[in-house]
Amino acid sequence: MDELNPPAAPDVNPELTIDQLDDGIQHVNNPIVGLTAIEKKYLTKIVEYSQNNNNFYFSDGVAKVEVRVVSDEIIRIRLAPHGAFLEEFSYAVPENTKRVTVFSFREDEKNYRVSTNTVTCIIDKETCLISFADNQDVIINQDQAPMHWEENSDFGGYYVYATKKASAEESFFGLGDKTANFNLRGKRLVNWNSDTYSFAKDQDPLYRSIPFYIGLSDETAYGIFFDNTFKSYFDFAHEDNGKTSFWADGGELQYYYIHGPKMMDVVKRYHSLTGTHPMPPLWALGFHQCRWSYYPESKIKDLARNFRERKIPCDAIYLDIDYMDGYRCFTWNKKYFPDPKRMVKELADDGFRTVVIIDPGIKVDDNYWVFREGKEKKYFCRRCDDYFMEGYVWPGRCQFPDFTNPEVRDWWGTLFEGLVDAGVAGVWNDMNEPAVFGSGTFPVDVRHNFDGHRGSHRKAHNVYGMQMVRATYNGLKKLYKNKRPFTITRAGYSGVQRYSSVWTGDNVASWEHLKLGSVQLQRLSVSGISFCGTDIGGFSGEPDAELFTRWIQFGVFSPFMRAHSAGDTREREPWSFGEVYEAINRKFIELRYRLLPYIYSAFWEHHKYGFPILRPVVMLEQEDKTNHYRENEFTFGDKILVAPVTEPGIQQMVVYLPKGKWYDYWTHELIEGGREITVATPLDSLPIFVKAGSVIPESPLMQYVNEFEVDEFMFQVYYSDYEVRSFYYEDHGDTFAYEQDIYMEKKFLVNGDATSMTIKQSIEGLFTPRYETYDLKIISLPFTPSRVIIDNRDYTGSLEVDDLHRIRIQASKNFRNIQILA
Ligand code: MIG
Repeated sequence: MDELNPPAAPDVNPELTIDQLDDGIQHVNNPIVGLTAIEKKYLTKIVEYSQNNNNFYFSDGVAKVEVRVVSDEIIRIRLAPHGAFLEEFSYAVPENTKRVTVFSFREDEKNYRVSTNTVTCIIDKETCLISFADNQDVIINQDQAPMHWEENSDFGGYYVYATKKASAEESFFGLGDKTANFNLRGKRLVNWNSDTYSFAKDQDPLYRSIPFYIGLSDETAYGIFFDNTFKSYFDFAHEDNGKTSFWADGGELQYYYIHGPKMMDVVKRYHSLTGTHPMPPLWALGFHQCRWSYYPESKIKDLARNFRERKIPCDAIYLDIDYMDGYRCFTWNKKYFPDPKRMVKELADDGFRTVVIIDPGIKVDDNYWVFREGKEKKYFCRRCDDYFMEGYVWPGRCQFPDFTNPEVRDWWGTLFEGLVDAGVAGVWNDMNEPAVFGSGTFPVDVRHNFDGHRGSHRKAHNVYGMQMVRATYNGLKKLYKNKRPFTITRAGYSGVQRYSSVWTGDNVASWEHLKLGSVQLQRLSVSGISFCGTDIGGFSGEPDAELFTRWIQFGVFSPFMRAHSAGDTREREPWSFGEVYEAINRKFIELRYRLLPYIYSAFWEHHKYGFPILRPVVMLEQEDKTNHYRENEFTFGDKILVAPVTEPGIQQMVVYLPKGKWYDYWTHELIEGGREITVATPLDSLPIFVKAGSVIPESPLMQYVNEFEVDEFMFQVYYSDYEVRSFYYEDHGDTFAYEQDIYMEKKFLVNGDATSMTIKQSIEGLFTPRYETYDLKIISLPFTPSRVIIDNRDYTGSLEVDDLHRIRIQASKNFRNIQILA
């Protein structure tokens, strides 16, 4: 080891040398002699290499680099400072997603080259600098310095570092829910899950750790996923305009290079590594009403009655911490809720699902069965010297299950039996950063099982919340038999999307936070977490009527739509601000319900094909540099573009529409895209645009999901003079039958010219919906229709055009081809 072979240090005390010390042991009072300070070490010249299947190893004599071909477009790099790699294990990347492809190895004078059909990893023999090139040999990403490390004398292991070149034009995106501008260039950010009540713009770190980013320069995008659960850091040309680096306090320098060149491809491939959200129960996409806390039962009943009487659709009501007995998880406060099962049933009869909060802290109380069981089974976390990890949270003094132990996760899953028996439909996991009053979180010496790969809290901190909600999700899944669980979590790590939806935590009732929320959700969406939402209205503080309404409008286009507020604020429901606002809030919540089949289809495209649900404009047109800085407009799914209004009192705003033709959702006016337009923004409206040629499925208005059986299904069909594909998905809405292929995918193809329009449908799948016919609203034909032919037969219904430029056509749900002729 180099440390024992130091170069002569000039300031060494001449009277003492290392040889004069007993056995080379340094005593406390002795000056440090002849030992160089711990310093960063860099990979050097490669002296040997070897191959084992799809893994290639390069050694500089001491340190080793592993290059692994994961797929045609993904290559993983690992560094072992002392030549020994850690055991393969990742909470983010489940084993079964690893697949290998055709690859080759080549050596020339200067480099080693590991290539797939799409990407080449080039390792410079002399310097061990690593770069990635496409199959035209264009370098996409390259090391600025060789990978390096520094020994950690306090804890063992190494601080590990990678430094990449950042080109002058390069932009950076991703990293989860950071509150920085959407483009992260110029920022340095940290991942360490933190309870950050009333967080501010640019505050960092926040609740989640998603060490994945997308780089975009010269119109080419690539991704880097630094799969390391320790506290990690990313510097995007902040310290040095020409460098981007990432490092961590421990663990392996292990990262995946994910090839593009489209941002969309990078995100899809990131999903192929870390997974997507399972299909949620359809009701979970409806409107949710939450508050800290609604109690007692009579309050909940009032709330429910108000929704139904005022005809404001709602699917879920939440019980925050006060439903419990002294904040003991899995218990009920019987004074407030004397008969939970009856109450939950009555709510369900009225179309409301009940979601309850569950925190990780278990009250230290020998008369409390959960604590007793956890104690007996030794399931609670311990400090390094074997004392229990204790800290204060809502219930008082608590201990905390070690969710990184698979046995503890199984046990935790069974604890939900009573809640499931009471009819609870979803669980909300809070405080799982983990949060502890006073100290903030656990001390780093707490020990964790880490699925058999033991470690301290330094290693487990960022995955604690994810493993908690994993245990919750899997427990519920078992207990619900074939029904889909609904879960929501505050903390998370890459891959948490396989188990839960996410909300952005304790935001503030301010216009700035509404805007931040839009950026955060777009960012979560490109970082693997599509099922996300903000506390509508802002958690802390008081929104005025206008802010609340604008937030509801943004909420319609948040994949997860929930209003929530802190305990010290005024009660806040869609009707709290007077009739004028109530009417607008109703109109927009109704819009959410009309769009549910579209939203559900977008969810399927996420789940099955790895598309993000919210798509920032840069993802649609990455070649245009201006778009790298746009953060207001995004599409929800493939067809609908939205620009949330995030400023008070404005009468109009500028909205950018990507190239192509668009329709104003409200007026059906046809607009040429590829430019900015000015849109009027009265409070009862929101800039919403639909791509020309889209077929948008629409639900009849319901007060809750499946309120009644649909006997005719509606679609809005927008004329286009070029070919456009659309997609519609349906299934049972609440079972796992889709995993057995019981679902239906419908594909539409729309095209038109000056005198005709055609709509083609193809259907695949095993699910059969009950309705028989479609009600198609054809929007904005550029000609007066005189004849409609459906599957070779003349249509006999009326072809009258209404004041929104529409005609209506009734067709069989199995139609193949509709022609509309002038
Ligand atoms: O210490 O359960 O972010 O949504 O209402 C606060 C009470 C604990 C923080 C959550 C918030 C929730 C609140 N919780």
